[in-house]
Amino acid sequence: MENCIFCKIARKELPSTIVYEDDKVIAFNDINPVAPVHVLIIPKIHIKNVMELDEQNADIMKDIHLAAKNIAVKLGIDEKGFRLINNCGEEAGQTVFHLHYHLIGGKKLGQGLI
Ligand code: DGP
Repeated sequence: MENCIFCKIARKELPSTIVYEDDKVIAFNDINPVAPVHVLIIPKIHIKNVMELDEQNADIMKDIHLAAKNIAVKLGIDEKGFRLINNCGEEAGQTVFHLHYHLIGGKKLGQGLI
């Protein structure tokens, strides 16, 4: 997508601090971190959000989760734990409409879900 910020980051047209990359997924530090570790994991192809997943593109979920595991080990938060969060749609707080998972950790996180 031409004007999508995360597509531009994936194409390296916008700067970001990349912490992981493979042929299908790229992960970079969130510009507004809420914890010592706050990484965004995205597919390189443009998928708007979970509601745009289907039988053809849903294999990316496996790649995203394996990337999350890899990044957690790399950043040393695999043993203490971390949270993987997806906001789907405006009411959930999605502000960038390119599928992404927040990988958050590096401190004791709150217990609440909302
Ligand atoms: P969400 O609210 O779930 O759509 O999260 C979007 C996140 O994206 C938010 O935490 C801030 C982050 N973000 C927005 N623009 C940029 C950017 O240009 N670079 C980086 N690294 N992060 C961004």
